[in-house]
Amino acid sequence: MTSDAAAQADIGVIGLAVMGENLILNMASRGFTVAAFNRTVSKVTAFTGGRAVGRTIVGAGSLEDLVALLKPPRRVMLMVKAGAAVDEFITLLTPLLAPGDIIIDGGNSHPADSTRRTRALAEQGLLFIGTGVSGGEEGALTGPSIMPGGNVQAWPAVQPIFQAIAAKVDGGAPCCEWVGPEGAGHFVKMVHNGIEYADMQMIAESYQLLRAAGLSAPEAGAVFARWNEGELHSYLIEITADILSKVDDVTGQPLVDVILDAAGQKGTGKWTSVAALDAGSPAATITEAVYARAMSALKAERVAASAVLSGPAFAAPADREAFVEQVRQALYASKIAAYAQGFQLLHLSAQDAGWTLDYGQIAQMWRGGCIIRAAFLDRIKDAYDAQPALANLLIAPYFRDAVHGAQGAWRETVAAAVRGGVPVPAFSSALAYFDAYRSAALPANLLQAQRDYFGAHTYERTDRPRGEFFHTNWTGRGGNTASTTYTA
Ligand code: 2AM
Repeated sequence: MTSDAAAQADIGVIGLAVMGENLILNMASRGFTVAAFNRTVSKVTAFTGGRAVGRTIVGAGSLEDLVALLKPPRRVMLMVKAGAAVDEFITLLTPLLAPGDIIIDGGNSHPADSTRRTRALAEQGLLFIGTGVSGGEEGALTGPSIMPGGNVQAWPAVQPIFQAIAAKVDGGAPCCEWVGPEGAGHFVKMVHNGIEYADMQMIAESYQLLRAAGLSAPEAGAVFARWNEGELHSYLIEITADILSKVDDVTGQPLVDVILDAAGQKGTGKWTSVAALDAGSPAATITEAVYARAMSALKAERVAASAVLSGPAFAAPADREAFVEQVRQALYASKIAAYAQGFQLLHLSAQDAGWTLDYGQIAQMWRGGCIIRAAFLDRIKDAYDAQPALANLLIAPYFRDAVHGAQGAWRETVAAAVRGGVPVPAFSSALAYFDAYRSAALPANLLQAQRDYFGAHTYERTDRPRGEFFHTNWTGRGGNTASTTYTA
């Protein structure tokens, strides 16, 4: 540790929790020299004297030391707890940096915070990047998916480092591209997590149906392993197969049967759902996945209610193999609808924010390194590459045909679940999304009539151009004045 060392480091990283350390080791393994700092400075010496030994990693004893170690333009990456810690470090760093220097936040920050930070730092001549980093501890070390957004002027100086450390797919394409301005990088990461919630819930519903049909945990695991060979091939299906074959050391039972059914959450699924509500984007399956975790967490209430409330028993299917195949197709079709919702949310929110996003590139960034990585994302990339202005994945020819092929099994699966009293909120909301999206006419005419009836909110007519609003005096008592209290 020295304060007068020549500026030699390519990048400084602040935050030596596991993600930060692993990212630094990844950078060093790609030939970069990394300066490391942490609020609790003892962690710096522990790191430089431990995992960092023999690598191009230099410890810094203070923020001043860290900045002095960096080649211009200085690149400082924060890998600290999202929220106040990021703002605190930005406040401490800005007086030490020069115009054109770059602050990168690689934590799980809310996109609105990244938008605010990009703007505030630009006013001081500093360039800010808010970047999603996905793949957990293992991904950070060996190749994460990296989703950077913010001040595009910073990108040329950061691109070589980020693309070198990112996961690679298809013979070398990095799972890292410039996403867009302001909070766009963290927004894309947030939606990734929302889709991850949906993916996991849909797998959990498949699992519950398989168990309801009489399969043991290892038998269900074998089914997932088989599914992983086909169009569902993905990290989450692969680990599900692994999980279901694991035996508990203590009881000798399948471990999954001993794990309490109360799910935790850190909030990024909720953020995605709130963003969807804000944008008027019908991401129902993602939101149902958040609710499913909330319902699961009410374990004691559910146990009590189970003694009070009854429902039908799930009837064992006559042909188990046929049922398993039906569930597979329901999972595949639901997955397509959930991804369609995620991309639709990106699209509508980008429109609101004035961002232009490349959806094919986003699919490629998610193709490797991250939790939702899946072969399927190649098809999404193909769909957007063929039609960059595609309104919805469901109408891309490949996915249209896939959903058409699977929808019979999808409906049978949801119907069997409803008849048998198995809750399938993700499957059924995905199917409702498909059925609503393919409907030229929905019963919102009645909603409009109701709104006009009780609140004079007015309605448009099918036989008149859009944008002309009408009010009816429904009862003869309400008068002919349209509401001015609310917008129609
Ligand atoms: P620490 O080791 O000093 O606790 C993950 O928690 C990382 O974020 C750690 O490097 C941790 O530093 C850092 N961190 C968490 N809260 C912080 C705060 N309020 N200020 C600075 N660093 C913080």
